[in-house]
Amino acid sequence: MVDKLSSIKASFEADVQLVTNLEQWEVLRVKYLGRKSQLSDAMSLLKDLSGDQRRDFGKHANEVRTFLEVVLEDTRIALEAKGTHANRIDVTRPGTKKQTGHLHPLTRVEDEIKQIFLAMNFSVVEGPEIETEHYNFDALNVPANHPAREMWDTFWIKGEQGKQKGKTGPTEALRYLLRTHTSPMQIRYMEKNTPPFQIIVPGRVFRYEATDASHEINFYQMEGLMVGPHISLANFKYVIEEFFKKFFNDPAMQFRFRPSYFPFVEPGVEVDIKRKGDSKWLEVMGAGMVHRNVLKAVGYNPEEVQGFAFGMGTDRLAMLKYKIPDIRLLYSGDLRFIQQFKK
Ligand code: YSA
Repeated sequence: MVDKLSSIKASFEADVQLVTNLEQWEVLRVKYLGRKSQLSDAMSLLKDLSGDQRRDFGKHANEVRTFLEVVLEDTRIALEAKGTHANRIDVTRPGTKKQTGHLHPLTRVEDEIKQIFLAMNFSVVEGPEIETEHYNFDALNVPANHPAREMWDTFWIKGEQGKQKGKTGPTEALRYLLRTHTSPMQIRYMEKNTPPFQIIVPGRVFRYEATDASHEINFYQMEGLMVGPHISLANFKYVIEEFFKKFFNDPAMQFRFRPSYFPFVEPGVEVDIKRKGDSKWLEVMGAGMVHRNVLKAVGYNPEEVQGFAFGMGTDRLAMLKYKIPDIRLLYSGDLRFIQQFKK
């Protein structure tokens, strides 16, 4: 019986040398490990053997079986590796396209806006999304209980975070909120810099509002601020007309400047545009000449320097430019929508 096992092993060792491809390997596997193999036959005789004989023969038969399995597996791996180069790549097959990432439409629009202002020598600065009541409202000439606060439905952060020495008055409670606009950065920037300068401030803002096709509770704005001696509304008009004509690639665009109210500007204006093919005027931004109270609060002399400021909704501009019917699509994470903006 033991001789029988040795002869199976010897004949396998000879046969395995002759295998050159996976088809032959499969034939060899069936021959030596299949149900009708000699090894299988030999194992079936086990039951006729007595105790000790059965144990010795069983042990030996298992060793042979393990040997066959290990050699067969090594042989298969070697054959496959060889095949990778020889016959497994079909170079005539069309390739599979790799999925690549791309910019979100809002990032793209923000970049387009920045490029136009950078070309007009503006600098890009950013500010915190969590703001104090002081920067978001008070320093912008919107004190507590001022009715204008209702223009910005606010997400307040619970509790008082201490006391602050107000620039505009005595020590006051320091309350935090999610900034409702990018305008607080006007104050932060003016406190630390001396005119003349011109900046834009891209950023995410938050409003405690009901959402619909044109309103989100979190959206993006682009603030602008230019301060220096003799800056006037005429400068604002030129800069903003240049910007919109470039952004919409429409040199013949029409503009309308309507009087409006924001506590931090005087006079305040709302800008409307009419593009080639538009039938209606579209409101695109709030703006104005920086209020003298705001200039004074940051330590500037309003007799020496003046400035204009503006704030526009980046989402709304993206919607106009790319004909996006619902602002919520921008935040849906729906790839069918987002992938349309692949360049
Ligand atoms: C005005 C004068 C300045 O000198 C400087 C800035 C400003 C703008 C002011 N800070 C402001 O926030 N005005 S606003 O409340 O009218 O918002 C500006 C723009 O944000 C709007 O014209 C609109 O395009 C966009 N917006 C407002 N609420 C929105 C929104 N976009 C999406 N969802 C909302 N819920």
